[in-house]
Formats: sequence, C-alpha cells, structure tokens
Amino acid sequence: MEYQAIDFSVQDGYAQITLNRPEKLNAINTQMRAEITHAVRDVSQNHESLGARALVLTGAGRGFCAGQDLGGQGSVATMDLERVLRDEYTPMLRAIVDCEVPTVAAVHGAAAGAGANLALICDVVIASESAYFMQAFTRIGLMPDAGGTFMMPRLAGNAKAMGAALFAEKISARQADDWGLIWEAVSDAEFDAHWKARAAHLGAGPSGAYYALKQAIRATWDNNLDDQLALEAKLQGKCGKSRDFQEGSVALFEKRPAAFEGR
Ligand code: T3D
Repeated sequence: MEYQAIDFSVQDGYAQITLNRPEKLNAINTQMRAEITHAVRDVSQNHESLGARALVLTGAGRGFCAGQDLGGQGSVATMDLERVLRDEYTPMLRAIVDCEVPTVAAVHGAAAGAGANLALICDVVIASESAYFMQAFTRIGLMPDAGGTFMMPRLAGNAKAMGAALFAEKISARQADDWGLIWEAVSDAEFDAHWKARAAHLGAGPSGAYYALKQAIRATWDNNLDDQLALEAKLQGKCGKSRDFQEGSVALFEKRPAAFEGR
C-alpha cells in the first residue's frame, strides 16, 4: 500500500507511523484509518523481517491528532457514524490492541476526540509537557467513542472518566500522568530524544516476553484470578524456553547488558 495520510519508517529497532495531515491537526479520515490499520497489521505480522520490536504512533506538525475529520460545515450531517465506527475505527483499534509488538503513542500538542483515544489504546503513552488530552465529543453533541468508554474508566477510574467525558476539558499531560492515563509526561525540550530512546530500548528488547506480557495484561480485564494465574503460567512457560531468557540470565550473572535476539 502506498501511504499518503501517514508516513511509515523503521529505524533503531522500531517502526514509526506518523499521522501526516498537519494542516488538519492530523484529523483522521477514511484513508488515514485504512493506512494505519494496514501499517499496524504489517508490523504485527512481519516485525521480525522488518526488524521492528516496537511500534510508535506520532503526529506531524504541532499536534498529535484532532480526532475524526469533521470535514467542514454540512458534511457531518451525511456521516453514518455507526458504520464508520464499526467498519473503520474498530478494525484499526483492534489491530493496535492485537499488535504483536508493544505500541507507543508519542503525543505532543492536541490529542482530541478519537485522537485522544487512539493514543490511550496504545500500550504506552509518552506525552510532552504541553500536550493535552481532550474527550472533545460532547462539545459537538457526541459521546466518547474509539475505545474511550473502555479505556478511560480502566485507566483513570469511573469518576475521572465521567468528568472527562461530561466536561470535555483539556486534560494536561501532567494531569494525565497523575491520573494514570499515561505512562509519563516529559519536558517539551526532552520529548523527542526521550521517546526515541524509549522506542530504541524496546527495539533492542526481548520481543517474545513483550508479546507475552501484552497478552497477559490485556487479558486481566476479562479474567478472574485463577484464569489469570493459569495464563501467566502458560505464557511464562513459553518465555522460559526462549533464547532471550537464556541470554538474559547469563548476562545477569556476567554483570553485562543482555543482547536480546528477539523471540
Ligand atoms: O464515526 C464517526 O465518524 C464519529 C467519530 C467521532 C470521533 C471523534 O473524534 S468526534 C471529535 C472530533 N474532534 C473534535 O471535536 C476536536 C475538534 N478540534 C478542536 O476542538 C480544536 O481543533 C483543538 C482543540 C483540537 C485544537 O485547537 P487549535 O486552536 O490548536 O487548532 P485549530 O485552529 O482549531 O485547528 C487547526 C486546523 O485544524 C484548523 O483548520 P484551519 O482553520 O487552519 O483551516 C481546524 O479547522 C482543523 N481541525 C481541527 N480539528 C479538526 C480539524 N479539521 C477537521 N476535523 C477536525 N476534527
């Protein structure tokens, strides 16, 4: 697929999807959804041949993403929101959740509406200090979607999820960090170097263990304790047979950094 609404690259052991409609604050249209879905599936299925043990989502220009492309006055009246969410957003969000490598949203500037929820569904969110997250939906007479009603209560709790949805205010990166919505907020000056270093760290990591822990942590939302303990045993059993575990434990006793091969 030839990408137009995103840029795609691989470097330092990680793949990068850059939402690339900066003149619209990277608002998401049908084409962008299709391209993100395709690129995420490509990374998930071909991460070994691509040499990518992590996937970063970021935005071009002055913000991460302003959510659904509202397309100017008039066009919203003809949108079939149920169809778009079911047929276009759901496969994209599913691809991100199911991706076999860790997904990182590197967020600067605005992350609004579906743009906020696109970030929040990633495994790790790193935000620059001046970034903000906004459940903008009620400002335009909608309710949160794109996984927002799933992720927000789980990450920040019911009280914060309700307030964020009802008041649709900007949640600063620091606030998001305090609420547990994101992994970390870093100074604007350090942001670029910082998320790239984080991505490169994952890019040199034990990708089999990463995939296993992703499956376990996602499954805990549905499992009871016994199911979760059984799943941990099964997944850890696999990790225990990996070359990366051998290397990691030898490196520990040799007091040197592990050189993981991935899997
Ligand atoms: O199934 C479905 O289709 C429904 C799914 C819905 C999911 C959703 O995401 S609904 C929520 C959609 N998003 C929003 O409501 C947010 C709309 N944007 C804003 O409120 C503001 O742009 C921001 C607060 C995010 C940022 O404000 P600011 O002042 O930094 O930037 P700006 O000047 O408003 O925007 C810059 C440009 O981007 C501007 O274009 P212009 O005037 O320079 O030509 C603006 O029109 C454009 N833009 C911003 N958001 C969108 C957009 N264009 C299309 N769609 C947008 N969502």
